[in-house]
Amino acid sequence: MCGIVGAVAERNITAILLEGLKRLEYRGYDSAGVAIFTNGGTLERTRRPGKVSELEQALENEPLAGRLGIAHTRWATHGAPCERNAHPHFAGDLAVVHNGIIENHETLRAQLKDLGYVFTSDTDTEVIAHLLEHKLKELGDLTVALKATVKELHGAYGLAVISAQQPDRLVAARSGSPLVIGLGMGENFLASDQLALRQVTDRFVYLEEGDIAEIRRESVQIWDVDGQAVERESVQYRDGAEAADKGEFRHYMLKEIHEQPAVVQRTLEGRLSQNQVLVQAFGPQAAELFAKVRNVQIVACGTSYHAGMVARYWLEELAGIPCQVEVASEFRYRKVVVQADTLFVTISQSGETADTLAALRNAKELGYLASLAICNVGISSLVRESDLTLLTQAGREIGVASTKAFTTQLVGLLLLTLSLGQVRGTLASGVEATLVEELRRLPSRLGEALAMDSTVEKIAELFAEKNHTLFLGRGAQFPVAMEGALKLKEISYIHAEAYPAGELKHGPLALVDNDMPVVTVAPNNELLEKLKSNLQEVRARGGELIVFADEQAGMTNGEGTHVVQMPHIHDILSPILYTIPLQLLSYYVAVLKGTDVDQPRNLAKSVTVE
Ligand code: HGA
Repeated sequence: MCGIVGAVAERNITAILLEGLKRLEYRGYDSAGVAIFTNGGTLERTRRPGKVSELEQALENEPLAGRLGIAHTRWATHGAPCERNAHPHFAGDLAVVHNGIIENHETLRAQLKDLGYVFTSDTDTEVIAHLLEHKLKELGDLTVALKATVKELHGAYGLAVISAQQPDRLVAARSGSPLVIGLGMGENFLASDQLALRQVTDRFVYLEEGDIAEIRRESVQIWDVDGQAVERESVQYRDGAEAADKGEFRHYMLKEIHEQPAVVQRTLEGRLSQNQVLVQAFGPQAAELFAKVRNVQIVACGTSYHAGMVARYWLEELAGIPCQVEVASEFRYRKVVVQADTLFVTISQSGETADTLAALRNAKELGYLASLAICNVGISSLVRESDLTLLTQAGREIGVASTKAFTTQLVGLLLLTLSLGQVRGTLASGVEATLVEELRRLPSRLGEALAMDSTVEKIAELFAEKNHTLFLGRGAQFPVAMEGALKLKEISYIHAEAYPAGELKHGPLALVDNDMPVVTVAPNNELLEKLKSNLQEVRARGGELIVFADEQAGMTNGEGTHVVQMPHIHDILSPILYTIPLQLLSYYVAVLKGTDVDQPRNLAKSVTVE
């Protein structure tokens, strides 16, 4: 999603802004721009649709140099991704960049037009620029004008503004879209994610909801939502900036797929005793709260939603706890009936997913027992606003299509299942010790699955010319099939749908012919025989089968049937293992199709808009 970078310094800041934008590229965007208060005393901007490299090229051809500036990568929500709609937006002598959505933009636009303001873009953001221009004329001071402006905005925003009239400062406002100030010596910075600023500082101040900030070279002042001046604590990062290079891998996605044994290992570290899960891993009050839990409600989006769906099978089967799972964008707008003693669980890689965050905020009003976030980013809104947290240790995920974040979420959810079962005494005897043992072996099992890389690469050739695919799974493998289909859609742009295998004959079987490959995950469990019958139904209609099957399942290659033998694994852990070949499959299909694997079209990494 959109990225913001800003700087006020005594040196030329153009390169700092560009480097910051590059560091945010992994979030996905469709245009980029920069506005600089130049050394010549004018406010200038350069914007380009497409990649930051195109903006960089434009700035090489016509350089802009100055000591105050803002920059942006835009993922369009209002108006096409073209130069005219790219940020920064100008109004009078102001430049504005914005992350988020202004919901009352139509009303404001009409009012501002009546006042004579002329619009040059289709974005909701431009209303902020003109409203601020209007307030500035009235009030004279940029910071005061920004405070008055945000009072009239409905929706979500992270804002950074500069003005040629008052070029001593950068002003910012946060509501529903994260912003962080980077502190330097005689210079200060702003960004939507601290990663953008790690090149220039390791000291940061996170803005809170409703905050307004005035950032000058030598000082930073912050006011809270009530307009009170506040001190926000600064945090310092000592660890070296997280590596953002692909190493030996061709794409970040492949690197991240191969990191899974290591990050799963890290996610387990410190969370297991000899034969139990350490419930305190979820926070000091976890044991006390878990003892009261009688239901679980999981809310998430996209890949994280699939992780939640797997968890439902685990929570009900192992811990005997009723569980509901819902996508956040539906949950947040629905009248929900809350059952007593329900734990509200959110899952998000970034912890800034707008819909999930909004669902959590709604849930707080609805009387849930407590909230728990399973999240990959410690300093995120979701973590800050939840009662309990389990941080997955996937490290920075750059590929837009999530891989290692998903498998570490699954590990976190299995730890949750075992913790709830343990505290409530609902686990069958011996189950926890067995699964703890299996979890310890999981990283090496994942390594075995990754060793099938070249086998899967060959299988991918079957898909290169296809336009449609079905993914089938039963039980907890159904969400795994959904995740496999999502990956294929996301990065290879092949239409893929997932079905519970038993549903095939209730409709989708009509689609099956020799142009429709059918991918299936087949662990060796009590559903195997039923699954085999479903596969016969496909073969009988000429459908080509690709089956990832347990080596003990007794399935072999045959005409139109390609079987990839998977290492045997405990059935409960099979969703984690079987995810790996499906990730590899979509990766290699995308490589064959020549798509932009790490930054697929139209998609963004951390979905900070609704
Ligand atoms: N609504 C603005 C900004 C979009 C955004 O924040 N995307 O992540 C626009 O469409 O330009």
